[in-house]
Amino acid sequence: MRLAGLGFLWVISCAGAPVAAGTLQGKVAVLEKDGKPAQDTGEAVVWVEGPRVRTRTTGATVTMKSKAFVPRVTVVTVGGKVEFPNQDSIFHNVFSVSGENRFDLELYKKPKSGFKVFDEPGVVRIYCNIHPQMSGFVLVRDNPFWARVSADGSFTIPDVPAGTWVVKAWHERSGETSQTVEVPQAGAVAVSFSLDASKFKRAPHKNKFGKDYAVGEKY
Ligand SMILES: [Cu+2]
Repeated sequence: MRLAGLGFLWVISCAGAPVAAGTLQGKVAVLEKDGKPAQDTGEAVVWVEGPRVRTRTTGATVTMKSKAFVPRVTVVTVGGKVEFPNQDSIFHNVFSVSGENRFDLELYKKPKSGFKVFDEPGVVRIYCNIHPQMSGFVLVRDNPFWARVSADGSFTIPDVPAGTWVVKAWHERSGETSQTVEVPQAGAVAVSFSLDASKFKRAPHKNKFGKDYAVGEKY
């Protein structure tokens, strides 16, 4: 009886031990028409799809400043709250029509702020309904295994549970590409991505009503 009891305790302590995990590291090349690296390679994001782990919710702040969303690309986890303070003395309106993450914060100006809690994983395009040139992205992830890419294209995602996972790299002018990667029980695995931004054409987008922006609208 006594031995059986000890065995039970041993199983419990093992279940609480850290999961075998490896480091995912590598490079992302974002390439323009001439094959040159993009100036904004640092706006690329890499993430791992599949691992289910409990994660602390992370939020963020995206400031509206000089008619721009700063930063342009933001990553949060599911349930993350993003604050959108307006630091301009003119009205802005943050909205998105990206599927389940659609929202509309109406009009406000400095010093007011609004927020949105993002509950669905995905890439959310954000716009201002007054200024068509204002655009940005909120990437919503359902696990903590993601990384912003450095300006030189390198990235590191530590503590990824061992296993075979789909890893994606994304940049706004290339969209996403994916690879299947086997993450080891310990140590690192290298992955490289090449994202083709050469075919990107900036096209006008619609306002929150699905209509064209009025020409010469001033605020
Ligand atoms: Cu605006």
